[in-house]
Amino acid sequence: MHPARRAADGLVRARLLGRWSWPLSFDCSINRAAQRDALVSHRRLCTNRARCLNKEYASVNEGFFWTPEAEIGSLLKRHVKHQIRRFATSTKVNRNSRFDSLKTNDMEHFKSIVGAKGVIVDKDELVAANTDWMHKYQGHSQILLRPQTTQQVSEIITYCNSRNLAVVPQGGNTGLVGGSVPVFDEVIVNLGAMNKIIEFDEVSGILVCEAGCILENLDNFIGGKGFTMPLDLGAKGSCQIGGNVSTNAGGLRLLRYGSLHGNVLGLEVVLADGEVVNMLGTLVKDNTGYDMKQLFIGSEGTLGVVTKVSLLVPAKLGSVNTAFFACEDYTSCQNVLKEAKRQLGEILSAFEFIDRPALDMALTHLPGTRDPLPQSGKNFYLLIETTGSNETHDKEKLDAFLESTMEKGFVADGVVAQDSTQAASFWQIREGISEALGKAGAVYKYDFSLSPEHFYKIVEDLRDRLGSDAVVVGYGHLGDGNVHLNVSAREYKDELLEKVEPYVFEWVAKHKGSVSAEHGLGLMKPHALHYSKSAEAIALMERFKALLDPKGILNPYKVLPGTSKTVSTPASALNAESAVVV
Ligand code: FAD
Ligand code: 2HG
Ligand code: ZN
Repeated sequence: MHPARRAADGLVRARLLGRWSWPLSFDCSINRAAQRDALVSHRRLCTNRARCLNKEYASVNEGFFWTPEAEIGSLLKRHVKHQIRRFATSTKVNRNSRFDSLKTNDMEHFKSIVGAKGVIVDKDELVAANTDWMHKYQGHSQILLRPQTTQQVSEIITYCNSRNLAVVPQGGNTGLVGGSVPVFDEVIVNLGAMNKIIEFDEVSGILVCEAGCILENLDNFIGGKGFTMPLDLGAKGSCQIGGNVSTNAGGLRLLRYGSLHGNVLGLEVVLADGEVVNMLGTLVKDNTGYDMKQLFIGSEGTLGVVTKVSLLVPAKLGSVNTAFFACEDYTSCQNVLKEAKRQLGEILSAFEFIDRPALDMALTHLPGTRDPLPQSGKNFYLLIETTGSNETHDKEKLDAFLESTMEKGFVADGVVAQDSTQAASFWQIREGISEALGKAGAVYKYDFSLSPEHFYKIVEDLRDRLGSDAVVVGYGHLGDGNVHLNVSAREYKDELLEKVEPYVFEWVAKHKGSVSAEHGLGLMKPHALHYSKSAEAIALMERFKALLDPKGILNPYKVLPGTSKTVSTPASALNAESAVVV
């Protein structure tokens, strides 16, 4: 090895040795079970906050969720910010005049289906259910229904279809594209009361449950039996499995366990005319005819209401390691990924990317966070996790991986979590970036699939284009080629948005990427669908929609471009018949 490289290596090694007093030939497996538990409870903290923000009005007025007083002030500020946002718009959606409005008789009928307790008309609860997690989209629904059975969902939808009342299926309301909230006065059908686990087979690892089960609760339940959910995301304490399926959520472990298109074995779905379709298979292999459930996975509530889910879940393994690396440049990050795939292979469970501005956002806005590598001052960071069943084997692999990536100069600085608290602190940074950006001000979110070569190029290009107008941050699931490009600014402004869109969508299309890797299209991106799908494919989607929902009552104005158009409209020109999308 070149002496200079060896000297540099020595430095990196010293850092790795010194950071947590954990020698390179460390025992990678120290207290892995505790580490996993702490990770889970850390995420619960994060997502309790997410839930808290979702219900901010309820929490302020009812004490439904505990909210520290200091936080109430900032929550109210967020509300004010939301009001401001409505003056900076780019897309106008007109209310579909075919839909009828809610009448007193309708309320009475809904009560006869779900009982008085299942019909929510309380103003504060409605504000929370009408407002999305980012406080960017707000509907005006006058009613929220909480069915407890599939039969009740079916009766609600049958009735809405006959009355031409539009419906928004809602889970944990953590979606990031405005899909989970009404645009106008749609009836909100929240699945949260359908939260029963129906069966779990401890030999096959097949779980059957109702759609309203919270992801983290499912993970805790099967965790006690030696299994884990195949998906994990920052919103796990609030999001529901029905919402996850309907968005085809990706998350932090897709690299390891694959997408829900593979893990979902069956679904029960209520169609727009109220018919209940039982596709709730529990077989890993089943090639009998068309696999109809796939159509509903990722359809964002526009084709049917998911009421039950059957899933194949993997075993929970005890040996977990978490490392945080700094790299000199983006090319080095790609090289580390190449090596990780080759050397860590089947134990690699997360490969997450954070650029310097994203790290700074987290460190500035998330109380209790600290830079895991304060001396490094680099612009690129990686959070890498391995999960395996054999501590000695995993340790050997990780040692070899660390040595070779340092020797080759791909890793400039790094630290391996010594215990559960350190691992949790790394994850807190990665999972908290969305929240930090929300605290920083206005944020335009993009969620692209791009080749590793182009993954970061778009961030750099947009940064050059915007100059000092905004802070452009890049982070995401590098292992899956999914970059979260976020543009943070003091306030929402048409001029800024015009510099960002359609530039970024055209950029992605030119480089054969997708304008939505995992968050979906919702209300934010129907107009951008054509950048990623051919005209024929969109026409086929429209035919499926017309076949399954001829009156278009299920989640109107979302996903398909038919009902929205891009225009510049001042909020003052809007009324109950039109809404704006930022
Ligand atoms: P909601 O937000 O309530 O709804 C989402 C969409 O699904 C809507 O269109 C709604 O109409 C529809 N829907 C919900 N339930 C049903 C149902 N039962 N039947 C039919 N349609 C339904 N997403 C990722 O993919 N990866 C991530 O890593 C990730 N991290 C996140 C981190 C944070 C902090 C937050 C706030 C969000 C994150 N998300 C992520 C986005 C979001 O959490 C996911 O999209 C999640 O799957 C939404 O689930 P939900 O229950 O909250 O659904
Ligand atoms: C994540 O990976 C989520 O953290 C959210 O998908 C990304 O807020 C975002 O842009
Ligand atoms: Zn993500």
